[in-house]
Amino acid sequence: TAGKPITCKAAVAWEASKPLSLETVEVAPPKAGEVRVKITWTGLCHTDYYTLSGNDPEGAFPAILGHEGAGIVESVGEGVTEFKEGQSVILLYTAECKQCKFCKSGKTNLCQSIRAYTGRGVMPDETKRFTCKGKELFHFMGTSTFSQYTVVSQYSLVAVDDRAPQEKTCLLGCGITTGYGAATKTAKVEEGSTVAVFGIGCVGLAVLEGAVHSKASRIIAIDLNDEKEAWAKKFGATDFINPSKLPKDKKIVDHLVELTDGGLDYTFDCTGNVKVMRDALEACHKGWGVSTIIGVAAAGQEISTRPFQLVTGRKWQGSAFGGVKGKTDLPGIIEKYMNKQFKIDEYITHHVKLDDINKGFDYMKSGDCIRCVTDM
Ligand code: NAD
Ligand code: AHE
Ligand code: ZN
Repeated sequence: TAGKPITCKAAVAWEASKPLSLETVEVAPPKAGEVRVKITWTGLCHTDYYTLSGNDPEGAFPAILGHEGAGIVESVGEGVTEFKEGQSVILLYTAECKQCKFCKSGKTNLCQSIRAYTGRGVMPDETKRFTCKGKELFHFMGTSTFSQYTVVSQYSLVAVDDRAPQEKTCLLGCGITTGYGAATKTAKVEEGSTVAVFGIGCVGLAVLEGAVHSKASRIIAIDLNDEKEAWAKKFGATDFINPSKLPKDKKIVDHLVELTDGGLDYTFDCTGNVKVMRDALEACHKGWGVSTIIGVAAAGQEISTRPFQLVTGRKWQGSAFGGVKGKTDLPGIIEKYMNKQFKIDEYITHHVKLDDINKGFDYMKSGDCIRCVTDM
């Protein structure tokens, strides 16, 4: 098949806020510096739903969404030496080229070599590789994993141990890595510190896991859904609070500050709600508390707080893909998983076949789904 278009099945987002449509698509061969991948498994992340809902300023339609995928290299384009046919790979929505100013800075994982293109849903030569019913489809986050075959830049994937099960490791393409990295790499939670995590989905649970690995002494999980208490405790939270169950005159921030003798050392927003982001910042300890925003808020939403909160020593920061560099760091995380020192299986609550991918989004909204993995 190398060098020729491949015809396969994909879930196409024709327009915002409509269910995905199962279609036969044509996937062009990879051009120079590109790799064509047979996607075997993909997770569904809240961010796919967010873009599909039409709230993402970068959302371009029609498109093939999906960014939490694993697969096998089918063929490589001219000049690609890092990959060869048959390799097991994880796709990287946060690319790593190792050459750009950002990659070389040692200060960030936000490679910018192809970011402008992935944000516009095109390949680095400004063209697209997907066609359906005579129309070209946009790519998404440089990955487009909701297709049985996809084409990505060589910077947007990492080769991993082929003994690692792809139906599990696909989740390292986003949610788990993001939460774990936010705690361990972005915030660098220290032994003995106090942590609060707002929003106990896949990302929030992975923050809990990161806090446990960092030996935090108290880990408070916060969610509006009581069902998340058992999940949070299973992942190492010492406390669970449902803010809607507090007495009317008790605000979550005041409650947390009282519980922790002045506030938390580290807090994390994993909800995408800008009011929660404010609470997370204001629940930080005066003088040193650090709040990390992970959640993605819709276009037009803005965060606010009194500058005095920052003047008095609280810090506000954000984290994308947990500060993790895909090529450099993911093989090590897979090794930990293979050595049973890192959870992945525990996050998987649902499975669907590609044909039923819309059911996966229903599960996501149902409240009892942590991750739904799609068999491609
Ligand atoms: P999810 O929907 O599975 O989990 C969100 C959780 O937040 C749910 O349990 C929900 O009950 C809870 N919640 C909602 N509103 C709340 C509130 N007001 N107070 C307390 N809890 C509340 O989502 P997920 O897949 O875990 O993703 C979480 C967020 O992180 C999303 O916004 C997603 O887009 C974003 N995300 C960001 C990155 C990144 O790199 N920055 C990566 C992955 C996901
Ligand atoms: N297009 C969105 C961007 C939203 C966003 O912040 N995305 C996260 C990843 S979410 C994965 O589930 C991210 O990595 N951001 C850094 C980047 O370079 O996009 C919007 O709202 O504009
Ligand atoms: Zn995601």
